Amino acid sequence: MADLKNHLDKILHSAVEEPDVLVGEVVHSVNTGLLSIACGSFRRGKLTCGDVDVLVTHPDGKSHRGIFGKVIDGLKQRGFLTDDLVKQEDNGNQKKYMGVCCLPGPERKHRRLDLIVVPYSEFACALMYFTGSAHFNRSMRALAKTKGMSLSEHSLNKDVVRNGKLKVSPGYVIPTLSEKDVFEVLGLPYREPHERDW
Ligand code: DCT
Ligand code: MG
Repeated sequence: MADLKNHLDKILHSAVEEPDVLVGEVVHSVNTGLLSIACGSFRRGKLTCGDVDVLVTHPDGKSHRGIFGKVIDGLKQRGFLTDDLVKQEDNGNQKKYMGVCCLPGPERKHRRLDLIVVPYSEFACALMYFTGSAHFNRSMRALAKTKGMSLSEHSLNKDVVRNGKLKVSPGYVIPTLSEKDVFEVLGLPYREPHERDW
């Protein structure tokens, strides 16, 4: 997928706002309490973005369930989605859609859209993962390892038992309500999204 993206021209930061707003409208038409957040390079404030990455969750911890198909259907009814690439409905507690979108109107380009729906208990780690950068995520995971922890898009765990590269025990999930919590537990000063490009 990265290859496909690299062959397309980049989207101006401001041009991600329109699809972001449209996704937000559809998400809120399903449930007004859902949060819809544009992540990836857009959230890091990059001037150009390779695609549109949107994270969806619900602060009540349960109303994210059963909305995945409704959001995709709503986006299709608006004519926004032009092609499905991958639909992972069984990726643990997170559901991921990868597709191609196009805003209505003349001379509009087709763009890659990734959308993930996550339970609120995984929100902080999912937001951090989906914001990236990929290099920043690798660095954070490597740091977690040096502290006997593990970091993924699902959770930050402690007391992880490893035998060389093999994870023998997943340890215990450390509850994290915000990205700041993740930084704090890892003993790092907080970095704003635009400072996460290393
Ligand atoms: N990600 C990651 N490791 C990867 C690919 C992605 O950790 N190998 C995370 C970090 C960014 C987020 O997923 C979204 O991925 P992309 O859209 O590929 O990255 P981006 O930073 O938004 O860059 P682009 O502008 O090319 O979309
Ligand atoms: Mg992206």
